[in-house]
Amino acid sequence: MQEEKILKFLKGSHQIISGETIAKALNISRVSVWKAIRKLREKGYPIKTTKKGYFLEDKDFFIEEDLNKILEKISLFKKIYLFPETTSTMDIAKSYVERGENAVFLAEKQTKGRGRLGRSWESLRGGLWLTLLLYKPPLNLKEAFFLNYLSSLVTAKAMIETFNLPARLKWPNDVLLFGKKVAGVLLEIKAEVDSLEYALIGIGINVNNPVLEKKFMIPAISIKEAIGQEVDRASLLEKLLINFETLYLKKKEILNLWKEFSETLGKEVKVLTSSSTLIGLALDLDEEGRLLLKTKEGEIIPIFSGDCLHLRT
Ligand code: BT5
Repeated sequence: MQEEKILKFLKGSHQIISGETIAKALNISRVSVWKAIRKLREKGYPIKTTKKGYFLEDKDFFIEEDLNKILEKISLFKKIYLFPETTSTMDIAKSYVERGENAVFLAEKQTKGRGRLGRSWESLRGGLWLTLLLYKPPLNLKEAFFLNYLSSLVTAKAMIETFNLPARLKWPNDVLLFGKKVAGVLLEIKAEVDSLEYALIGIGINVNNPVLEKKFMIPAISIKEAIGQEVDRASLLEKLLINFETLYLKKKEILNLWKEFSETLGKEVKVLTSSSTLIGLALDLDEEGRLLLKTKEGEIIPIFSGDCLHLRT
């Protein structure tokens, strides 16, 4: 595709490049170059035009080639769909369910990214915003929670293995770096009585993006901020998907690893559920994925979901 070729060309060039040079190199007309650039711009790529030609101001975006290389290494997902800008990868993924295959939906930027309970998720360029669509995963409704744990686990593991970062997990769905939220997971499912029709797993990771909002529920951080420089998002995505495939359906291993990387267990926490606020010691996860909270009175309360605040060790 011409657009993809031009994009690759601009990504590899560190100076302004004329339409004529592009046309010659790709053996196409200058009008085709101009039309393709216009389409790319409409899609949201930051291509600057000067008298001398074109220049890509921000080179941190995916091209199909990066994604095809990743696809070669995994078999669980058949395709990775890339969107320069979209409302939410959750919505896009849902509209692809009828195709009946597992796929990954990736956006460079989301205008209506969302978290749990309809909360909004800031998704500027430079982050990793993706949804994994699992079509008829071999799990029942009661087991769907494994996907949540698996996803935050592989996100943390990918950060540890790719960048050697001390990523930790906060119940139920956050990944932390130095106590700040670097990533979150959102699970949406459609279930029949004893099977899942589909699962949509949204994963949002602050990578090279700025985090503008200062008043999040817990302080936020990006990988760039933690490391002090921009990182390669493709390597992180690759590791995440490979780990996901390796651990997929390995229920015991998922729970054990999650506990191992957990920052929550062993801490005094406050959990806000839809009906109450509970304070106690986060003891363990049970086999149904519930957090076991030990109250001051010594009562052990299993909690399915909620928002958790770490109080102290
Ligand atoms: C989550 O929800 O943590 C799940 C986030 C999932 C986002 C991904 S991106 C790809 C896919 N497409 C989507 O539309 N969503 C998924 P929750 O635990 O409810 O946390 C939401 C809260 O985190 C917000 O209310 C803010 O306080 C805070 N927040 C928002 N944007 C953030 C960011 N970029 N980094 C850290 N915290 C953020």
